[in-house]
Amino acid sequence: MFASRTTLTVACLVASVFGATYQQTDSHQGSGFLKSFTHQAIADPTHGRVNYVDQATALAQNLTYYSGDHFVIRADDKTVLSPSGPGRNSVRLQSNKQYTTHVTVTWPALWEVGADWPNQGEIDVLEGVNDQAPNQSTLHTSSGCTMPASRSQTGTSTGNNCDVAATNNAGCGVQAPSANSYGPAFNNAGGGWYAMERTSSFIKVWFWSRNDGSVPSDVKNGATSINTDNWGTPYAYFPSQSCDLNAHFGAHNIIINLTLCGDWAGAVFDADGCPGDCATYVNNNPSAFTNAYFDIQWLKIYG
Ligand SMILES: *[C@@H]1O[C@H](CO)[C@@H](O)[C@H](O)[C@H]1NC(C)=O
Ligand SMILES: *[C@@H]1O[C@H](CO)[C@@H](O)[C@H](O)[C@H]1NC(C)=O
Ligand SMILES: CC(=O)N[C@H]1CO[C@H](CO)[C@@H](O)[C@@H]1O
Repeated sequence: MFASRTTLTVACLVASVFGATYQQTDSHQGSGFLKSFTHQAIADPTHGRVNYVDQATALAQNLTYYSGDHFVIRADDKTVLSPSGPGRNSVRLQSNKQYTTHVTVTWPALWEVGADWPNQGEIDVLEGVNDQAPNQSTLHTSSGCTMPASRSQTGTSTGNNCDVAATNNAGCGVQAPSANSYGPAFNNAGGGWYAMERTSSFIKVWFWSRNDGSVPSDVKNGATSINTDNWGTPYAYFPSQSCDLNAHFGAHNIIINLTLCGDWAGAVFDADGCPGDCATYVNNNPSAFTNAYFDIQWLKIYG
């Protein structure tokens, strides 16, 4: 099902090319997101049963809400939809700034993409649909980017060719090893931190559950200075060995969105035990989305 309460602390970090120590360059919290991100009232690129609304509409309908260290985005949970009308009102945010080499600590559905897809690449820090695995981090690129079969990571690779054309858009994914990294288990554990470090020679992704004793203090505290060398083995490791990361990844915007059905979630809807067809379910069951929201405590960028 879609219900996925995601209440967690979030950090997003951007890094320099030199070494593993980074300084905080941006810190977003509460109302600050309204200035640093744009609400994109665009058609969903993955054909979900959603209608992305602009900022004024999102605020008026309480789909975007902020208070202190809460920044919440959600889908409409009140309206029964006409099958012939637009999809369920929802929110898609794009960062106004772009980032190249950097580190990100994040939550489900934060991803990064360049203007010229797939030539500037796409990094999905976390993907997951209908509360089910695959809970994974994935690179999507143009041709000529592959990953070594054996590499230093705690997660499980789902494929080593990152080329979207060769993999029917699947890219090269790595599944998180922990059971509480997505969906109800993630929420029941109080969320957690996802960290992504992008340099010229590798992309790494880490996950720590909220109460994980090993969460680094600089991540937990949103420190002004962080050192990724102390973060241990990542669950996903994408080295530049057979993928020129500088050539395959351009400047990326950070995107946070909540879509329903569409190319991936819709296709696996039945298999995940959801009733009927996805669009009809979305049309008729607004209350199913009451707990489908992101509550972001903060987002920090380091460079
Ligand atoms: C708006 O949404 C927030 C966060 O979900 C909630 O706490 C608040 O009660 C809502 N306000 C109204 C007027 O519904
Ligand atoms: C966000 O949008 C992208 C496509 O624009 C889609 O692939 C992804 O599933 C969406 N994420 C969520 C959580 O809705
Ligand atoms: C919540 C969830 O789906 N967790 C899964 C993430 O992926 C790993 C590896 O496939 C599974 O073992 C978890 O159950």
